[in-house]
Amino acid sequence: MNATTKAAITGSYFDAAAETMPREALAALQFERLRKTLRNAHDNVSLHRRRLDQSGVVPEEVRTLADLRRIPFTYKTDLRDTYPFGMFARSRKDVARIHASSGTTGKATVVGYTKEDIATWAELMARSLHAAGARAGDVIHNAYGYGLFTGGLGAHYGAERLGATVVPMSGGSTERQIALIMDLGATILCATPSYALAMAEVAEQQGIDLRKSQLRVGVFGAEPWSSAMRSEIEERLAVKAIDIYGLSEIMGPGVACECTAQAGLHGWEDHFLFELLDPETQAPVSEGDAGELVITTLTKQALPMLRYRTRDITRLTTAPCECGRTHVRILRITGRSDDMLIIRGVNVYPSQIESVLVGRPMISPHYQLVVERRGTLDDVTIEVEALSDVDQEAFPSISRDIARHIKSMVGITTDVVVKLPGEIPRSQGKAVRVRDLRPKE
Ligand code: DLL
Repeated sequence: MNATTKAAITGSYFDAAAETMPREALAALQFERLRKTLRNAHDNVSLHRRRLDQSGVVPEEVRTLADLRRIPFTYKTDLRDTYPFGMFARSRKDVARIHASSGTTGKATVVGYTKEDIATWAELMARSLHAAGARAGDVIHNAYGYGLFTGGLGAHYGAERLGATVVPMSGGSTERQIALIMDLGATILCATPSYALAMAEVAEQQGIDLRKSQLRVGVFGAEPWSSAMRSEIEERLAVKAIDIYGLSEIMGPGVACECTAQAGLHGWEDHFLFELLDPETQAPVSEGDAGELVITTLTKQALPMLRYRTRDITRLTTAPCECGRTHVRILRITGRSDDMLIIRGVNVYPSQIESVLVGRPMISPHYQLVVERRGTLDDVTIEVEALSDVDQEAFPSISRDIARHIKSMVGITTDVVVKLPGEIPRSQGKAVRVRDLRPKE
């Protein structure tokens, strides 16, 4: 049954055959699709052909996990080095859409999709939204940025495919967003978690209670967020906050998404092959241990990716989920290996500090970490913001209290600066959590 018929008959986007496939059958499907992907990459992308040939990998002979491990990795730098179209496996006339990363450092990375790739993406995004609890007939307010960022159009196409009514809002104009959420009866909110919180705050300042809106579910992703942040958002918006993951190099949003059990993000294994490796040794890590997520696309035409090193640090589990889906679960992304700070010998991700800050009394959930170099060591100052009803005289004791908690829960000594309400910049997309003042190498 094709996707359109399925939606028409059931009004739903739960693809039981694919999503509850026994793991052995899933593995067989993955290897069949992997061989096709390798053939596509080998025949159409010179970089992949060179590397596969050098490693002696013959696409048709890849049958086992041991064969998979002989396939060379692909890195973000490969996309930069072949900018703009060097890794495309289709000629430009067959590329229906381009997206790109912002490229704050160096060149942007450009990714491309055939018409069929866009249809697959819409299908997986619809599947993700369904898993999150959205249904045909929902009003989906989409505050992910539209444009070269994959968030806006990715969620948009998925929401349309699901059969929802989409409000294509993009980021910014926060007061208008809030008015439209209330007036149009939005039931699902798509946004970064930091922007969802910024919206809640503006609504409160305007005397609007978003808890009384019709919003039921939030589909939040594109940046790391802690479970403390999840509780805060669920409380302030009265929604079930669902985590969604993706990256432009692999597709965009919808590579993985939580179901309503909120117990890890189901990685859609009929379209992607997930590995978790030790970033240093590249050896596979045992289930439940932390490692770097490495993804191979299985159905992408225009931009097949082989063992892409995401730099995202997480854990995986293949234990059955209460929802019945059999696909692997990604247990919250702690952060990117590039964002890891080494503070006096202790490895720290910003999200670990967030876990301690969010929900503490007398401060808002907005924060920034300022990283500096003192001698040969890195040092972090945590900037937090007092709530508006807190007296400035209390700031020193708030600061001491937070520093004590950070020391005991994260293990690092930090300075904590308490700022006045509104002094920490608010996000409209991906939040800037770290101000890095270290000299550039
Ligand atoms: O952020 C795609 C996306 C849009 C995902 C909307 C979810 C919702 P990029 O801009 O290429 O694509 O950034 C990808 O963002 O490698 C992670 O480091 C981070 N990231 C994405 N989702 C999550 C998440 C989009 N749920 C990079 N938790 C990825 C933690 C996330 N980090």
